[in-house]
Amino acid sequence: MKLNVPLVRHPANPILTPDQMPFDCMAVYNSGAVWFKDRVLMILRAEDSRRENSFYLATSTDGIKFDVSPKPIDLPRSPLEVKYDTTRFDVRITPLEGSFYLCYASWAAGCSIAMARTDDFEHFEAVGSLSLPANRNAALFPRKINGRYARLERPQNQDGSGRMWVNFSPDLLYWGDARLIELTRTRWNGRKLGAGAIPIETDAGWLEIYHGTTMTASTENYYLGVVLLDLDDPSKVIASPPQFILEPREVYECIGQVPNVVFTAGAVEMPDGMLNVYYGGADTRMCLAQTTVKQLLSFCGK
Ligand code: BMA
Repeated sequence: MKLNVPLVRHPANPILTPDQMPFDCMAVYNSGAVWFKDRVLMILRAEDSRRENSFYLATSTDGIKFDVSPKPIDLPRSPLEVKYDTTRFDVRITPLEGSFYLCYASWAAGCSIAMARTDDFEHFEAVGSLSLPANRNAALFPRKINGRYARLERPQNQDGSGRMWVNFSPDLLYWGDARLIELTRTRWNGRKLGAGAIPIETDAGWLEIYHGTTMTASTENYYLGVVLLDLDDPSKVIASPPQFILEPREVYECIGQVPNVVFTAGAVEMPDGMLNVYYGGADTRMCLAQTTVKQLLSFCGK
């Protein structure tokens, strides 16, 4: 019997591979995605033959075939990031108050969350300071909630596990009032649970496509799940289905530099109503799976 899950892999997968990149590239994955100027815009996470991470822009009118810029984009670096020649990765892009905000992991003195702002994806300015380590997988909500900005985060425990929290800020600089989001924990998300795409606002609540991991005998496997959070207080879970919505199964998800990983940093609602979920396969290439907001809501019992 076929799995009863709402995400369908696109037949063109993988949609972006290292050998298609117009630069030295061993892996292209976990890219942020947003709708910008009648196109899907992605900020690619690419690794070169030194295994150094850079960000590159890619755009597409159909959401499947992308034009990739050959030049990396330059995000601002704080003095600490310059000092540690920090590596940055897993960017997520939030449209907010007429601008775009990027949240990404920045490995300086431990893994921190950094933020930047842009209006045009050509000029970027830093927003706030690095978070305390160890923290990563930040997804900024696309509007204020009860007068405060809100951000999903995944602080990391010493044993490598981690759970999803929501943190609040009056000004995007000072963060606090952190609250744990108590998702249903099952056999596929019991070790790590963290933000994936930017939360999608619906009448029934915030839909969040997230990642969950579990240890198997050989690898730590990464899955995608979906959760519905309260519109006024996103620490409150309205529905947390115990089933995953995507699992590492295809060769392009199971074989690569980190096997058995599906990991999203961006989903885009297309003009035809399709929800394009972009995800990395095995930390090596970019893939696409599709669903609709309606289907995800119905998976959440709404
Ligand atoms: C996580 C992140 C992701 C990566 C995943 C699997 O901790 O670093 O970028 O896809 O591990 O390696």
